[in-house]
Amino acid sequence: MSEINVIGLGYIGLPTALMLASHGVSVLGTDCNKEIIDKLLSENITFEEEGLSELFKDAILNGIKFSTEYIATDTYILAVPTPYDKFSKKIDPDYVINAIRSVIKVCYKGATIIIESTISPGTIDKYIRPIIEESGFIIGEDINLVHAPERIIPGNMIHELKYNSRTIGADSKKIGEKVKDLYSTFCQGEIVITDIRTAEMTKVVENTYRDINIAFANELAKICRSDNMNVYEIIKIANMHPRVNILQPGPGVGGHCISVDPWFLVGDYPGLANIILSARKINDSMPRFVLERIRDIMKENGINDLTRIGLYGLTYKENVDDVRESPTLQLIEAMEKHLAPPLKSYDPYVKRNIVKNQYHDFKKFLNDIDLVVIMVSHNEIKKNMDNLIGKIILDTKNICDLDGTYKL
Ligand code: SAJ
Repeated sequence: MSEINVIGLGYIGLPTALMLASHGVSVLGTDCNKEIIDKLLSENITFEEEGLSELFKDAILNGIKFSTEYIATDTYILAVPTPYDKFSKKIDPDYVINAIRSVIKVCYKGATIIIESTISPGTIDKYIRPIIEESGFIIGEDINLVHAPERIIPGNMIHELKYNSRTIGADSKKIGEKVKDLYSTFCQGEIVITDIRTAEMTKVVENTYRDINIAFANELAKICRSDNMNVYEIIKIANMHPRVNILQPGPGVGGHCISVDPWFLVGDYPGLANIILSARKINDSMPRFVLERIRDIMKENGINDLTRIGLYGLTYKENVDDVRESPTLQLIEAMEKHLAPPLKSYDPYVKRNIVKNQYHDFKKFLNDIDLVVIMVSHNEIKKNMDNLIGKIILDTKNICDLDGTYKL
């Protein structure tokens, strides 16, 4: 098989490149960030993920290469970020567009470009095809364009890369089959071939579905709090019904996927995407709801000093080191807007300094606070629950059984 150039070595691109390489595919990993490439060239992984180090070792043994320059290969996989514009709520396709432009500069006729980044439905038609055509290439003859959105969940990426089913959107069955062969080198899940627009929409729909379901759980938490009912007990019992499966309430929805992708639909279909918009608003309101809970608990316990509160967990979810759009950061930001002193925080997964008043010594963190707010259900936090005995605890993730623990 020919060489594959994986462009964008972040949370999706890196595991994908390593997985391909460790399954015997010749892989070149490209990233414009020199720091990332230098780290990988010195044989260090760039983020924490179960099984990633082992995969990296296999990929190195199999000769994976890294570069900051775009180099010509037969097939390109683009896994660059796709943020959304905070005002228009529409996709910001600049990273994808720039990556496509850079590929076009170096690629030969016959190349296949696979876009793995999540994009809103219609992005390929609207932005990508015109760029390729303007450069003189004929799509389908000179260049094959494919959308193969990733589906892996941080925290279980390596397992899901292998076993999840995948979608391949292509202009023709032939090219879809060719790309299916490539992913079949490591993917044991079913690989469905469809058209590009369907693949674009399906991916966004999957994440929107989850966002709406989390919003339902969060709304229930608010309703139950307002009338003194136990939301967890209610969800547990309701879920015993064979056709009910409610998700878990929490301090908010973070990460770069679920908190972003539904906005693509809101931005592109205003007036039609109504449940989707409400769900986004409910999930975005949760860090403020946690703040209200903190305020009530402080009042109940006669705590006046905000500096005696500590947020336990900074990442957007459990067992990852990714803090993008994390509810804890949203909460800290909301406090800053009220000109309050930054709350103390600690996360066993976050070694670098990302916020003011962040601790790296857990004992010191505990010594300096009276009220601890559990924000993330890291295994490490669950294991060390007894350390919290004697503190006032607000548990937003329902993982603490200690007597007197406050819940959402
Ligand atoms: N969360 C809750 N309650 C729940 C489940 C999640 O509050 O019951 C919160 C989490 O704490 C987190 C946020 O939602 O803050 C998102 O976490 P997640 O675990 O639901 O999802 P992500 O963002 O890590 O990954 C999602 C996945 N999509 C779906 O499950 C439909 C993953 O498969 C995608 O590949 C990924 O988005 C992506 O890259 O698009």
